[in-house]
Amino acid sequence: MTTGRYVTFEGIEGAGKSTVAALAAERLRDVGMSVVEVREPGGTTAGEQIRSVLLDGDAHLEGWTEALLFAAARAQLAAEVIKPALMSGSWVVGDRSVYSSLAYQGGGRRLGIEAVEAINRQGLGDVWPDHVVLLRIDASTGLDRQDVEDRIGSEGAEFQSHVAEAFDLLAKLEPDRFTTVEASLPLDHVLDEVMRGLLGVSR
Ligand code: T5A
Repeated sequence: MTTGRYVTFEGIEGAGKSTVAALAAERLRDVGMSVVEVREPGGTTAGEQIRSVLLDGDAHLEGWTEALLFAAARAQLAAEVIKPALMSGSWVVGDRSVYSSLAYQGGGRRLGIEAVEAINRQGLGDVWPDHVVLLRIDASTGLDRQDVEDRIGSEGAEFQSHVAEAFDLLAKLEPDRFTTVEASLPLDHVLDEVMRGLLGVSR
């Protein structure tokens, strides 16, 4: 049985996930929580190696190869880092999670949300995000904000729009799990909204 909470930050490229996740982790620590931060793909030795194949390599990857590699990195992260942290009572703050695969590979690559969920479930066991913060931004603003463009981040605005549609669908299907925040607003405002969603208070 897990005692911590697993929160993940999701959205298209440049929505501000890394920035907001780090600030939210800081605020959670300020109110006395023990917090473990993770990023996907990556966060373990094997996972970081898989990350380079997925994002930095120039080899062509088929859609299912990509989906399976994300799932493999995630299974390792869940077993090695997330599950032990939750079992010890910590909050886990994730910069992306399985919901990125549902949106990018399920929606963006057109593999299907249910099929992508199925290949992830086995490796995750009972590790699944309790709360998903979806940072919404239009594709062109997000792409303008992007600091580093990787193999998937360079797919362009149309691909990003398919991913964004899939995120919106997921949020609609699971309204109790999702908090949706307008990410084009000033950072302080975004963070306050996020904390309201996570803790029910704005600090
Ligand atoms: N992927 C990932 C999949 O296809 N499937 C999967 O299962 C998973 C896990 C990951 C790539 O892999 C794909 C998705 C991605 O293409 P990554 O390096 O983790 O690659 O890339 P991203 O997560 O996309 O990171 P980005 O840096 O592009 O976007 P972020 O994290 O959303 O944005 P962030 O925080 O770096 O902010 C970007 C800039 O905007 C500013 C920040 O200061 C920064 O300069 N900013 C704001 N400016 C004004 N107002 C605000 N409210 C702002 N918030 C942030």
